[in-house]
Amino acid sequence: MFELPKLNYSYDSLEPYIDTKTMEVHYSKHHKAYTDNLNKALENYPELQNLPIEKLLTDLTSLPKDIVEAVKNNGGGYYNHSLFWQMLAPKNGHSLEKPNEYVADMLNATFGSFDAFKELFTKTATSRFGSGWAWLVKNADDKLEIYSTPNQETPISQGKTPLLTLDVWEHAYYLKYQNRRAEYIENWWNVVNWDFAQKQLLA
Ligand code: MN3
Repeated sequence: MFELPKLNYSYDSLEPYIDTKTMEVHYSKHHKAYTDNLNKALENYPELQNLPIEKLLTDLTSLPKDIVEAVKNNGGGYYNHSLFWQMLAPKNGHSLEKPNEYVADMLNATFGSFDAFKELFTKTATSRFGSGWAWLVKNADDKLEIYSTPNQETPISQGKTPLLTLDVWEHAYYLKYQNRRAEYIENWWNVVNWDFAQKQLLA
């Protein structure tokens, strides 16, 4: 059975960029619901209940047909949020304003500069139509790539390794920012955990 992973910081520690109430509802209600619904989907398949979530999501087509959609949606929601929390860090804690050297070198080599990377990522997140996620990933050819996925679709189902992600579902920002997604994205850059991106890149 899957369990809601522990948060490494308190709900209020990403203020004022991500507000306390949004963090509380996002984690304890939304992420919890994905976790519960994933477990429910696997109820009749005990042989799948102890597999790593990565295994379920990289191999969706091998799942029993009646639970593919539920695992894609709720397993994706479970996994994406588990990553998202780790990719955030309090600004006065260990969040870095700029990526570590190794990540920075790869970003420069791929996108030309950190600012060009930031601009493209921001544009990708802003223009995601409806609910979904923006991603910086390492693809199967070891190249960096920026793109977005709809709903709870996740790059690991497409053979890609996530380095950085941003939740642009309205539930991630609506309480504080209402329709101002661009402002939420701009503020989010202050609480990015670049250490985690580096760890993913080197893994
Ligand atoms: Mn969310």
